[in-house]
Amino acid sequence: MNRRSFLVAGGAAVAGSVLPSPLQAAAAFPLELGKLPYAPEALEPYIDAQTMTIHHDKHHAAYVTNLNKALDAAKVGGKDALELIKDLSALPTDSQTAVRNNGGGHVNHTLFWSWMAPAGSVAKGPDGKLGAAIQSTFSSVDDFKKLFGEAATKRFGSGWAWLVVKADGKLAVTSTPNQDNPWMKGIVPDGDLGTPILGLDVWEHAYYLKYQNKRPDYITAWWNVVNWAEVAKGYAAAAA
Ligand code: MN3
Repeated sequence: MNRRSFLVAGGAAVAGSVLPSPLQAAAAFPLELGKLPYAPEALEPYIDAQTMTIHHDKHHAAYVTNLNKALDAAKVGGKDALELIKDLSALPTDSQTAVRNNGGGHVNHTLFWSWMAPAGSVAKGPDGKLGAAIQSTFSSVDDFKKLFGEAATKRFGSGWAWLVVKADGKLAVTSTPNQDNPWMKGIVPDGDLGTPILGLDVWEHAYYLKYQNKRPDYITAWWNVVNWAEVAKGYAAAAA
């Protein structure tokens, strides 16, 4: 089973999935909230247990609940949630906002949990083909982190910063508001479309208990728990 199937609201995962993942969850409609891939305290001291618990058990859970309601109302329960958010215009008009917000929320958080791991359990930085691509695109890993950190810091209000593989296979740093993501055609600018291989949640619910208004401190700390092995897997699949 791969991550794609985690996002499928019933039915079989689509062949040629670009999102391999260790995550497993029920694929049947209604969608279920998957478990965190580690204990809520596993990311301390960088991300605290209370934040992780509320973020997963309350916020992510709410996106799943509300996505199920929206898919049910739109009579598309059983279709691939990721495919639906890639083309929201195919949905009934009165369902688009709910699927955009809650489908985005579900997809984004499912990936976000997998993009983190306990500090020390994985490589400290990108290596192999991913490391080489980051260096050739951004000059250095530090320059990449600076650019990504700026995108995360400057995102006004709630949203995400992303490292994406664009259609031409090149890497880029982008940012979206709310629960939008780089898959959402017609929502994000065409030039920002791509496959996200790393994302950072900069909603206040992701950091406020520990970092209060100091979003840059949260961003700096977060690099300690980035799961580079998982990012490399996403890169290998998306750039293939
Ligand atoms: Mn969040």
